[in-house]
Amino acid sequence: MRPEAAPVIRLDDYTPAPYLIDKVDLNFRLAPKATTVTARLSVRRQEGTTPGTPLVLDGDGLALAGLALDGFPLSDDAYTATPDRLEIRKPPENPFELEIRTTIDPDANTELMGLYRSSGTYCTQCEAEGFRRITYFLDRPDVLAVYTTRIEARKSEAPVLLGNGNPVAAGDIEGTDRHFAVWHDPFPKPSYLFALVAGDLGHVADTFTTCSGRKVDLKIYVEHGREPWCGWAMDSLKRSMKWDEEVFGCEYDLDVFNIVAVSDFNMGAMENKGLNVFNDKYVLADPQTATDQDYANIEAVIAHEYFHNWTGNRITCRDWFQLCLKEGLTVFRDQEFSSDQRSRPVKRIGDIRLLKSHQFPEDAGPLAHPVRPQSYREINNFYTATVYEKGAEVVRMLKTLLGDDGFRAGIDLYFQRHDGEATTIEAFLTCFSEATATDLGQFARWYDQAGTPHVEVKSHYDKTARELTLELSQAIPPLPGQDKADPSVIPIRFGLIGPNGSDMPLGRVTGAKVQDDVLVLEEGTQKVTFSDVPNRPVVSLLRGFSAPVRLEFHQTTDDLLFQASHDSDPFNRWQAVQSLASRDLIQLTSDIRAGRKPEADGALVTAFGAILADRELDPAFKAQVLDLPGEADIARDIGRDVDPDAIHGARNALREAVARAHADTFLTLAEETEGETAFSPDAASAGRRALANRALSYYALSGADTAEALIERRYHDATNMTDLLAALTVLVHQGLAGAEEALRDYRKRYEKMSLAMDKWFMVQATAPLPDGLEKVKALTADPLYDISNPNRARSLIHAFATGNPTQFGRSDGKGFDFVADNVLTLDARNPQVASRLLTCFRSWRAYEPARAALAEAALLRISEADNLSRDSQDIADRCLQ
Ligand code: B3K
Ligand code: ZN
Repeated sequence: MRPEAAPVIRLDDYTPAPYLIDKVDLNFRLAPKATTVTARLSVRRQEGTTPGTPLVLDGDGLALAGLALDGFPLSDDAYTATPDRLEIRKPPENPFELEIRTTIDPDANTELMGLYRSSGTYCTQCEAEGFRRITYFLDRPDVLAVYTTRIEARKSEAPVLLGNGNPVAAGDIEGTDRHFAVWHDPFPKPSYLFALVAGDLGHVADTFTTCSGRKVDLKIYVEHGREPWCGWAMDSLKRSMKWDEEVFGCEYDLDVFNIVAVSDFNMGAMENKGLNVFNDKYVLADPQTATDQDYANIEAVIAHEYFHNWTGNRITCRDWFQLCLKEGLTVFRDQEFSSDQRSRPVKRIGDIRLLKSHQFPEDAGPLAHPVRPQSYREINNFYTATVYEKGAEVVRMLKTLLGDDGFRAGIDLYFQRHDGEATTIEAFLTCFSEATATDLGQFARWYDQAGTPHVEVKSHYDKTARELTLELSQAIPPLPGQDKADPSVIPIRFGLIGPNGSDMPLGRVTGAKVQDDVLVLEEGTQKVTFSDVPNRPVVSLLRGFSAPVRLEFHQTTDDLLFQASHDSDPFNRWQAVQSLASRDLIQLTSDIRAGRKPEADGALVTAFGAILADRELDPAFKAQVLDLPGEADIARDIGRDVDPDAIHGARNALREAVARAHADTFLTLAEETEGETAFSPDAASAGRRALANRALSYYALSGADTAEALIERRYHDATNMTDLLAALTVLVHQGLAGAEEALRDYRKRYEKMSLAMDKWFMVQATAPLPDGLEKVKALTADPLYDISNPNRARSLIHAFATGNPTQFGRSDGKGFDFVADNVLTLDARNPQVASRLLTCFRSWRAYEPARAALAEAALLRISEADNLSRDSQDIADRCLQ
């Protein structure tokens, strides 16, 4: 039976809560199948609420076991309780205390929201609306309360008992095998930041002394035996704490900071006050099991969750529409942290690759939504690349437009004015506007309009007049629910590169506001003139990717090649090569579709050689340049009538041409790290490995007789996971003879290490081989495959759906069917993981007609399934709209 469609929640309908809860005392008596939760709430009528207005609390699947008001049980006619709602008909005058008892079953919680168990450890996930699965509450972010949590459990089952805030008491319960701990969090917080962990865990400990001299105890809790893998996470935490004091003036505020790593988690991590809970993938690292990318991710996620302590926890969101207030800002902050710890340009390139591959397609299809959505049916579906990554880009633009000092003045005012509040994007922008006396009215459109602006630029140089003219226009193509959009404020960082390769000094500029090297586009169309330009420059636009737009600037191949070797902005050097490559890849794709032999552009192939030969360049940067646009990027650039096989063929043709032309250089580069045994995760060492491994994958395509043997040797000689996985990937993805043996060897080495086994599944799931789907299907029967573990399900099914475009998009439709079957299976257990997987269909309309029809049929099958969750129904319906 199809349930009624979930109601639409709208930003415009926001009203403050009729009641407030100032204080929450929680008592948990933990037991795997029947945990009793007693919540004592100090409730107060909000000003403006009519006396006697019913108090309606949220619940989700709850069973009420007891209810008292100011110490007295309530009569049956004074309230109604259903699994998802508790209504007190006529609450007394202010303030009053409500005591609610519920019994919950952590073991039966397969959704991993609320209180559940992961490998025997009790843990919680409450954002966005999980607290209502623990007790009835005003489960909305603008209700801030001071929490005290008492946790009681059997000592043998849970020797470690953790809550939010500071520990205040602990002890044994005499005459029983049970013990307890009490935690108090003095900072008022919304219920989504509540957390509890109880289990038999080991830990590592360290301390951090804050800028005002307070000592903070830091602990990372993990399953026993995993303590040796926590060093990098702890180091990242301490660096984050220091950085936030130095760069944002944010000091930590509790006596303890605890992190717990669990193996069953719906997403990356969660910033609960003083008690961050993490997917263990973002904590555990060891050179034998974690790649350089894992190390970088751990550093970034540890920082991200820690930074939430101010941007999210001390200052939180008034309602879920304001999610980007904490997420966009915190992503911006973690990006800045990583840029300061590593190479800034390389970090920026990585971030923009992610933005373009995840956010741009989202923003161009049926799931497009503004950074601050105006309505939703299921809030969990809005933890998106748009809210996070585009949200961070919007904050970055603010900094670009206001300058470093203006930005700092604005953020300082924000911290000072809104500390302890649940607030909005308007309030955030007002701080910047007041601190810098800037009108941000038009800028605010970035929060309210969906879609990636297309910025088209035409340039003209007049030698006699010594004038350069740029004609710029901006527009957002129509989207479902958004026929037209108004012009945004677009900061375009730029430079004019002279014939000698250096930036020309700027003379007079008319037609646009120019602040230093930033041209501010504000109108739909603008004509900008640069005077006193002695020679025709090569125009470098959108340096550092200064705005999340799609730039359509029709540069000649020669200009792009010149930019690739001379631009003073490393990002645009990389971008120039990407633009050239993407032009060629589009051409090669259409050649293949027309039955012509794909011949790669010789000038581009030569350009790669020049970059490889440049000894000045950072190896990590070179590795990025050598990484061609991905198949999904090419599909996005083509935009319609997409044939994934042709795209794959085109990309291979270009890679092979580059590989053949520079085989000797690739061999030399690949050998550069050979024999290295010492491992350090720092950015420079990681960069050298990235280049060597990229070179190795090219060498494998070069046709050299020795290639296959070299790769097998690299696999067997590898002394760290980065090199091992790189060699394994080449063997498996290129279908080389040694692949099966290497896969067997890897499995034997790592079968007891789940994070390493996730990689084993992922390498196979993403292999672009003709029987890729059949192999993935067979892997679902592997004894180590477990659909109930989100990391494992993602490493096989999600990796297949998003990282294997030719097999997912098979012309027989079997890839779509396989993923649809898995969405349905997952949906019955864990709707959040299922609906996230389902988003892989979002670009289905861009396929050529036959594939599009097959994808649509798979989507329809999902959308019409019985008992589909609200999460998956929402995504399926929006994809089909
Ligand atoms: N705030 C959490 C995400 C919660 C997702 C809920 N579906 C992690 C983060 O962004 O830091
Ligand atoms: Zn976050």
